[in-house]
Amino acid sequence: MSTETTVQPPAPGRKINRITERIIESFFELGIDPTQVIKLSGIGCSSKAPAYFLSSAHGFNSVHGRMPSVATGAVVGNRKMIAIGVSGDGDTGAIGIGQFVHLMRRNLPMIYIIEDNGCYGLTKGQFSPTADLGSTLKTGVVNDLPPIDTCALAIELGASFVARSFSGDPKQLKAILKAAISHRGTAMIDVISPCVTFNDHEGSTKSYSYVKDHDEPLADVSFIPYFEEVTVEYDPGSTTEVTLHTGSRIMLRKMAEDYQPTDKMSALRLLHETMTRGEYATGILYIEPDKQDFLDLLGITDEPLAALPEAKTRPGKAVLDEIMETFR
Ligand SMILES: Cc1ncc(C[n+]2csc(CCOP(=O)(O)OP(=O)(O)O)c2C)c(N)n1
Repeated sequence: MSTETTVQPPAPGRKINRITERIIESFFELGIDPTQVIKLSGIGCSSKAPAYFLSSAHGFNSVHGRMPSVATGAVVGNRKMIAIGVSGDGDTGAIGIGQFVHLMRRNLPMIYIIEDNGCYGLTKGQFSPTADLGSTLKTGVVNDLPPIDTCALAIELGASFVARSFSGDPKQLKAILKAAISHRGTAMIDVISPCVTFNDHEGSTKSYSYVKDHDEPLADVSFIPYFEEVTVEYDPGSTTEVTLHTGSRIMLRKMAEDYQPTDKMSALRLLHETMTRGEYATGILYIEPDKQDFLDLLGITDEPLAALPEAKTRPGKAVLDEIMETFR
């Protein structure tokens, strides 16, 4: 592998943004060739993020809220690629909500990150659909609509890996990202990432200080790649181990009682309870490692469709006649 196609670690001292830094570290530490990665986004400050990581990966900046359909086409066309999409809470929860729900119910293999700041940062900080009821804008305007919980929605709709994290918790975020990269299916990660310009004031429930004070980590998340032995000591009673499709493992050392990341109802109940208390449950909220993904459901060939010769993608007359016969 030449240096050009190897992920470069973040340059020391260079600050990009906390989520982007964790993405770069995760791909680098997993030794993934960036030319095998497709990075996608919609529109918003957040959606500019892919411009700052994995420069030799394939990239597509779609129109507002339409990234899921572009991702679907790209992944169906070449199933060997790893797709990572970065969206915003407005891009996902407002204009893009229709595309988001269908992406989640299809379980398309991709990592879908929401950089969730509770506002439309790029257009100067209006409330987005994830803004909490009663939270305020810098100007004092009060939000009188209830929020959409993108994690609860994703779990309900069928995403097979759903997590919430905080840009101020680099350790947890990196472990979740590595697990998401190793998962097969839709890995949806809502990362609360305060907008320092428009939504980091008193009265906001997406400010650094609010999230720090109301973060309820469910478990201490550790990711162990398939090629590494488990070296950490875990008390079996308090630890849940989940083996991913690739053979890598996630170790979750429990903090919250009654939390079972493979049980949909317990994840939904926990999200509902913590939201009612004005807290954020963070960590891997739900995981279903063996759920059939969209490509297998469609019966897509192992060989990428994009690499098949024309002779295989254009059925001849005999095949078409045979298909027509079945309609008679
Ligand atoms: C079709 C369309 N409608 C509206 C806009 C204006 N617009 C640009 S960004 C944006 C909101 C982005 O919010 P979010 O996804 O939360 O991203 P952030 O900027 O906060 O990171 C809007 C409404 C647009 N670019 N295109």
